[in-house]
Amino acid sequence: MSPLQRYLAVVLLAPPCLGINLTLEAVAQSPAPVSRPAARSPHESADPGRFVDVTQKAGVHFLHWAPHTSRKYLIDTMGSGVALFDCDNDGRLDIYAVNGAPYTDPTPKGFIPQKTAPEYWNRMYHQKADGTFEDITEKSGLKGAGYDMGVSAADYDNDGYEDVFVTGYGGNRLYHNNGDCTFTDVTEKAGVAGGGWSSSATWVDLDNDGLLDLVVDRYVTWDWDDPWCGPSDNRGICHPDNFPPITLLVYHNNGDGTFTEEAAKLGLNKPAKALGISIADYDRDGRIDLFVANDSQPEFLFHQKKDGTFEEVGLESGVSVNEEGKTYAGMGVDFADYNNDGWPDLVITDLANQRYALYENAGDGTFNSSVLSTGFSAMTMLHSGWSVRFLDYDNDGWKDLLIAQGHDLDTIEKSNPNLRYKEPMMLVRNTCKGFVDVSSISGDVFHDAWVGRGMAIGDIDNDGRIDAVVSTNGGPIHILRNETATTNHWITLHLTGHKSNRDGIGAEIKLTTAHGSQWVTATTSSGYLSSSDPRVHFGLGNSSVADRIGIRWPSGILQTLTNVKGDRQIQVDEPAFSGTTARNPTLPVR
Ligand SMILES: [Ca+2]
Ligand SMILES: [Ca+2]
Ligand SMILES: [Ca+2]
Ligand SMILES: [Ca+2]
Repeated sequence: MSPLQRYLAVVLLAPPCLGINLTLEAVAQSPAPVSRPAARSPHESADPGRFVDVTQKAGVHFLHWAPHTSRKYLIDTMGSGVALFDCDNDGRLDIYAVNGAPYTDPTPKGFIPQKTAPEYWNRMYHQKADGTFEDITEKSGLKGAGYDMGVSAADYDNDGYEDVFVTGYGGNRLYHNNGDCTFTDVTEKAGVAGGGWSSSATWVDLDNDGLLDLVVDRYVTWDWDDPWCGPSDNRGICHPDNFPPITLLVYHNNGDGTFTEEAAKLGLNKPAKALGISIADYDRDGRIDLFVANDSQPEFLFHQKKDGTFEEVGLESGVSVNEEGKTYAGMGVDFADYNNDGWPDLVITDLANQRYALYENAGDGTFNSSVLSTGFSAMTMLHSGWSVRFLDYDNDGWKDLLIAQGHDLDTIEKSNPNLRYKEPMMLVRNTCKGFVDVSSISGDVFHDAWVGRGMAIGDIDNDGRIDAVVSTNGGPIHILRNETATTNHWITLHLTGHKSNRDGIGAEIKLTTAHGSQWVTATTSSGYLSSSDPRVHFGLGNSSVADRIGIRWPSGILQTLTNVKGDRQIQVDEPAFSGTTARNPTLPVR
């Protein structure tokens, strides 16, 4: 059978799925979910995905700077992230690509790389009305400073414009959006420069005071002193075991443009080798929780307690190590409900021969590995993954997976001839019974091998199908337009918080159609080093209307919209009080 025939056989023979409904009230107040089976129609779409690389056509010519030194510095291979956000509120997503900076071979201890020439600048690309992009880096003030790695965009001061936090080796930067895609470096006043080697970061309102706080992963304690790793004739990048761990940086937003570092106060100062971070209220107690993907040490699940401090519960929750009790090279992570039961699940990427981790949330504070039951084990065993996001690329109401891939060792093919340094992306379809790798039948981009690292997702052309931008180590960024052929319906929510943070980050949204319910946590966290479209997207399958959309805002306010017409973006403002809105108060965005 051809891959397409095999795929169709799996899809067409699969029995209809059942959905299980957790009520909005249960989402809001937590206790045991109310289970109520709802008929789920068979797959509305049996078509594979189709993603097209439109980078050149879009006029984007970015090249990431990363050296391949003879010293095989760890930083050589870690890449930089990418962000999708709308810097001028014109309704079109813009792209920010993070870049490295030069260093010598060898580099002396204590050296902090600087961007000494335009080829090292981070780049801001503004999307024009015709869908092409213009490079506005100089005007934007976002060219960056040092060897930059991660990016997280959000409106931290609730003025209606998305701001940008950039992480890197030797210090981080906060850029305040002046409202027109120009930015002011406010790092010093804000007090968020940090230090050491920062990787992924995320904006999240930890204490629900309406102000986004900032959680910053740091990777390892490292200073250009890598030992010789690998055989004498094939020096390779060192395993992170060679470097000590380091704590996260956690900045509380004081509301006056300044921040206070509180990792220790909040119980978030457990030594980590952190590369990925994702947010969800996994136990539905109304307080947001954090998952930190660690490289080759136990993974961290930080549960927020009633007093606002955190306890690390990875081990007792069943997510700190794999099924064999071993650690793995956790890199990217996403925390979202893939089986539509109302409880956020987990995916974590790692290196080849480890297989990616996938966990189903059992609803009692614990997780069960689902790598075997879903087919995930065989599918991912030979791949090395970085950024990862659950996204419903075919709008059938089930969240699929898109993964940026490539090994960390540029020497891997010498030692392991069956593995590859450069790898194509992976697209995995959620059939509701399990996952199927549809990469090979979903377009040429899934045959092009890259050193994939960062990835952000979002609807770049506002056609209701989620697109992606992928960054590569030492290579270009790739804009992947989703052209999946489907008649499925969709809806996109543009949340605006008023009591809550303006982006609505941390809001839990439950959407119900005749076929069942789905849940999404609003977030810009994106896998590895990256920042995604803050808008909330749902596939509606063959339903043209969402019967009910329930939103639990971070403030605790509950909002219910009924009979919401799909195939459009709608603006949703946080109301002053909880309640059902009988008439849909929302307006089409455009
Ligand atoms: Ca824009
Ligand atoms: Ca806060
Ligand atoms: Ca919680
Ligand atoms: Ca899907």
